[in-house]
Amino acid sequence: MVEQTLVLIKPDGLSKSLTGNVLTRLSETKLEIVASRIVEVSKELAEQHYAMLKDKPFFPDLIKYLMGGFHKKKVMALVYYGDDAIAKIRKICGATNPEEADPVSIRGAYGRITTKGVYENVIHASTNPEEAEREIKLWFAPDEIIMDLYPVKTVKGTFEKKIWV
Ligand code: IDP
Ligand code: MG
Repeated sequence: MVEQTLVLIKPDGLSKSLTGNVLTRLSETKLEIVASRIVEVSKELAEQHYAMLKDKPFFPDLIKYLMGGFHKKKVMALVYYGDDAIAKIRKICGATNPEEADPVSIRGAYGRITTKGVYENVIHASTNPEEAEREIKLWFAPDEIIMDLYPVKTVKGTFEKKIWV
């Protein structure tokens, strides 16, 4: 089935200059990148992204981690598109716990658990189509993706936005 999935290279991945390595690993899937951006993650975005984990004891540190509080304040967000995109990407990412992840997976090769117990696992990838839709819509506006992955509408109005001078 043709699917789309959200990938985030988390702040530890960017701080450790792993972007190229991670993208190379993901290119093994032969999926297509249809959107990408570098994002400075606000508290609101981090909390919305991980909303389903808000009752977990590790939630505050997880939010700090995604916002770059332990590293550089940036995340690379991408949308991958193609056959079985969700499962293919998840497989290369490896298990959530980097110490348990297959050593040749991205998380197994590059992740760690800090002495404080934070899982620095380098990458996020959506787990199912519903999660992918919610997450892609959270991280990308329709104009930032080269195809309309979900229904869109055009709104007219005066919006404030930055332009080059
Ligand atoms: P996933 O990233 O493999 O989908 P989720 O269960 O959705 O795993 O958890 C989201 C993120 O929360 C993980 O990638 C990891 O950064 C963090 N996390 C999950 N479980 C733990 C834990 O037990 N301790 C610390 N951090 C965790
Ligand atoms: Mg998850």
